[in-house]
Amino acid sequence: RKMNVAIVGATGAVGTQMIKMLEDSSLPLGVVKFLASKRSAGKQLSFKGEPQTIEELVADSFEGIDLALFSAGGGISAKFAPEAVKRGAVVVDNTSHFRMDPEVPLVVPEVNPEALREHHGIIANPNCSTIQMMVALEPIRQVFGLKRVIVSTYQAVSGAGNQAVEELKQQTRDYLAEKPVSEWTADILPSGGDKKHYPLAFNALPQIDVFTDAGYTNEEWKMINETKKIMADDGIKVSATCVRIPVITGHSESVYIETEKTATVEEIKALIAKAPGAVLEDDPSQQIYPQALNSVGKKETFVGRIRKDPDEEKGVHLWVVSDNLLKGAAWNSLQIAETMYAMGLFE
Ligand code: A2P
Ligand code: 11C
Repeated sequence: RKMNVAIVGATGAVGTQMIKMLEDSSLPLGVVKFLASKRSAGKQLSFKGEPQTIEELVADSFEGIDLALFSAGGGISAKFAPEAVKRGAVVVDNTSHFRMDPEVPLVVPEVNPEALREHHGIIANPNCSTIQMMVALEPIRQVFGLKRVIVSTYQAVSGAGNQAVEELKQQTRDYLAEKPVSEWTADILPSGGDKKHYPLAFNALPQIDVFTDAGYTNEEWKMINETKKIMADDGIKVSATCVRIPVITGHSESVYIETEKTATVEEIKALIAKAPGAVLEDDPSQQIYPQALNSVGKKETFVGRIRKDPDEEKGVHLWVVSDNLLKGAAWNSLQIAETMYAMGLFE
């Protein structure tokens, strides 16, 4: 049967990519609805070459909808995801709102697709920086075990939404026009929800989202807690430092791991080379390694710079890059829906 699909936040940085992923999807589509705020209602976007009018999101938008993809902020998901479920839709939620709820599966299809069977209407899409790290580490964990992860991220600004992208572009224009930094506008970054704002252009900000416990930001806690939930192992030691850099799209990560069993670099490269969703890009002799710019528009996670720690026998370093709006958000969400369809979970 045909599936009726709603995209909530269709005008946003992620929503726009969700539309593209849906255009390419193997799902048998019926009605497709684009939902956003009152500000966008009545405007048009295109779907498969045809104009499609954006509707204002209300609870009744979900009547007759089978699949609702949410990416309009945690508050919107909190309020409207239950309304969608009440009306019979399956929700794939891209916000952090439901991720740690024990009733809600948190899924990277390459890692834990079976968790989808336990859903009660809502499935959470993990944080972008977590997802790409899972794609790279799961194949290694399956063979060599995983004791510890220490990750530092170099995250693109599109993860913070379209307004943040515009803010970075304007600061860049101001820099090139030799306008003093004190006259640049910074209203959003590092976090729209925090009190102080700093310029990102030609800068690096060690704050993504707000600070919470123990000196860590919420983004760092997401990487720590979501890793344990997705891998279903609270015993893995995880620590993270999340940094925003002036890249538009493509998150990069320096990941240090300690495995249970000793692995050689060649063994790890061979695992990555055949891992689903991963692409090995690793040849120092030819200066081949993953780059954010090359990841844009691709669904895969790129892995390179694989090398042993000089002092720790079970320590390995990797450089992991992916399009944060695709595998980090829109593609992983749609891949969850396609996986559920293939598993017969939409019957
Ligand atoms: P709109 O464009 O109408 O404001 P981004 O992540 O790029 O900042 O995008 C946020 C998305 O969430 C946009 O599609 C935005 O729609 C949508 N959104 C924001 N507030 C609401 C709301 N109150 N109701 C529905 N959608 C909303
Ligand atoms: C960023 N990772 O790059 C964030 C965006 O929890 O879904 C995604 C926030 C989230 O800013």
